[in-house]
Amino acid sequence: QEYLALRMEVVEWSPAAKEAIEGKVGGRKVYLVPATLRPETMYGQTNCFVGPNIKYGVFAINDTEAYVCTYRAARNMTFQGVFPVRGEIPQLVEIVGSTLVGTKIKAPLGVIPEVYVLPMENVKDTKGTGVVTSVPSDSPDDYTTTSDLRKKAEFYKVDPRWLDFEPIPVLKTDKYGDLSAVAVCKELKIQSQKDIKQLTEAKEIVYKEGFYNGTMVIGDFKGESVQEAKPKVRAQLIQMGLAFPYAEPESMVISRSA
Ligand code: ZZB
Repeated sequence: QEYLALRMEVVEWSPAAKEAIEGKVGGRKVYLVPATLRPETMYGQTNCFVGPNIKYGVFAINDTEAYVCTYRAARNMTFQGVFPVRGEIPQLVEIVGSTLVGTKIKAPLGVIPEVYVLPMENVKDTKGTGVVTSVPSDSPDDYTTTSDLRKKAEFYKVDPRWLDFEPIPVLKTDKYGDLSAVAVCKELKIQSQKDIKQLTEAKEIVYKEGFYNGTMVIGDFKGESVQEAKPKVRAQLIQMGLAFPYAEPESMVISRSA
């Protein structure tokens, strides 16, 4: 599985994260690095998700920069030339997801240039980097979870100000308009992030419809088909130093889900 890992630079740590990393990262710039298969949707990022109970590491990529992801992802990265010494995993500090919530980070290409880290129950620590960038316009999981958080901000321990956004149109299809995740979640009557089965179905529908019948409504490739724009946005993000390729061995995916 060939993902793109996005470099979302920390602008301001949450108080808890600040305390946890104090004196541990040696003045490095730190980035959250969500893995995505949808680079063309990055314009519509509204926030980033971590699993509140997932353990993350901060890993040094050199003397000036470090990445936040799961240890499992760092182990994959070390065989993909991300760290200075192949096979070594330079962990600076471990940090639990809930601690990262409320941290403000940059969203590469985003209409909203700086977004917050929020909690999502459905983040898997066995996939990607364990960090997910959120695009409510085109991801049913993201649309549903941000709606849940807004309804029960106190329960989820989030500040409503971190959720002060609307889904941002990125691409349009004849069938679902320019906010396909919103349309499909309504059609399937999805109530919350606990509706796992319907969410899986919604994701499938939105993904296919967008990929085969979508046209970009924003960005440098506005008016082009999603199929054409996808590799171009991906290449642009890499070229601008805002992202890097991250691959997951297929055998690992199979053994994990078996
Ligand atoms: C931005 C984005 C925008 C995504 C979208 C999807 C969509 P797949 O096909 O199941 O592999 N993701 C990545 N890592 C995790 C994780 N550890 N736990 C939960 N979700 C994760 O799905 C890959 C997508 O799942 C990734 O692409 C990421 O969200 C999320 F408009 O990044 B995506 C219809 C989907 N739309």
